[in-house]
Amino acid sequence: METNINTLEQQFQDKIDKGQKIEPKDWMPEMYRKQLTRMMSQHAHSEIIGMLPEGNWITRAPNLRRKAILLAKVQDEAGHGLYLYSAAETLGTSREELLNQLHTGKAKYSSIFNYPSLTWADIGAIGWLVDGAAIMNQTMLAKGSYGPYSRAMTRICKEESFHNRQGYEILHTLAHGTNEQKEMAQDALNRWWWPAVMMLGPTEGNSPNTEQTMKWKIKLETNDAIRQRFIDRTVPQADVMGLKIPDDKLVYNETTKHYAYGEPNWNEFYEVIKGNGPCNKKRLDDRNKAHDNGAWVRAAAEAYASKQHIKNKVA
Ligand code: FAQ
Repeated sequence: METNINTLEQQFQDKIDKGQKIEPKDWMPEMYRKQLTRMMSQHAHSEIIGMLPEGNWITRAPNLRRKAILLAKVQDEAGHGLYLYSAAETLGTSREELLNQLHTGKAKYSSIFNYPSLTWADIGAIGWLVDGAAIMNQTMLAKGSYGPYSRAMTRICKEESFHNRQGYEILHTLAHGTNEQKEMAQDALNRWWWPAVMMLGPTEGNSPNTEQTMKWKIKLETNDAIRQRFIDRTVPQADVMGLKIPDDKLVYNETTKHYAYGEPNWNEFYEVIKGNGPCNKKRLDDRNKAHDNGAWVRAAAEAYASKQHIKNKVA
């Protein structure tokens, strides 16, 4: 007997409502597949584009210890990109196609990586604020309904926690250093704060994907709820470092137990995601160059894999 589409959709929704995971071979509505491919591929692209502003400082890290830590962090981001492309491929679009969408400028990646990393303190600010915001979002995504994505998130969040600490530690050290170092830390916070607040996505009412993705438990909370948690957690950390968050409207409300905060510059956010941020062009050029320069590695890996395949067949 043919099962009709409404019944399938109802069974699918029931499964999600019971908190069960959806796996690649399970039936799913085409729109669920599309939404997840969109989010997971944007996320994968963000991880590998996110290597660029930090990679910029590997050769200029202030000492060997800092350099080794930064190298490890940037390699982690590459690894995150790889898990996420693999997880996205389980939904039926090849990695080659997803990368092509990135390289031709068709796909989005996080707005945050279109800002420049001007000083060493920016490496601290990226770890503390960008990884800090990413963790808030990703611990929620780790509880999401799609098995491969939620499992990738669990692992990624562990590594992001280390990234967040290393960023905090860089800024903490600078904030307790010479006057010039303190100024550098404050300047990095001034430049990265608002982009980090906005990277969690537009506010309710301007977030067209939230309703559907929350119904399907791809997202479990709104962008605003995560933004609030990020701000509540981060402001006291700035206080400990003696740094000032560049928001005059930031006030702790004893009744709600949350910080009230000012209005981000959403025009700037939309300009950045349209491609008009300070570094959009450079990021895409650098990524395309890196991909082209890596062609021989992909060719060698393919040749090796096919040789192994023939060997295994003969044996
Ligand atoms: N940048 O309806 P919503 C990291 C787009 S990983 C660019 O609210 P949604 C680790 C959105 O795509 C950071 N575009 O969308 C790291 C949509 O356009 P579309 C990345 C943005 O999906 C640290 C439109 O606006 N994390 O940092 C942005 O429900 C350090 C309407 O928005 C992820 O990707 C933005 N910031 O919520 C790496 C996590 N925000 O696609 C290296 C997975 C929104 O309809 C160094 N993604 N847009 O054309 C998500 O959780 C969600 O996609 C949100 C947006 C929360 C980003």
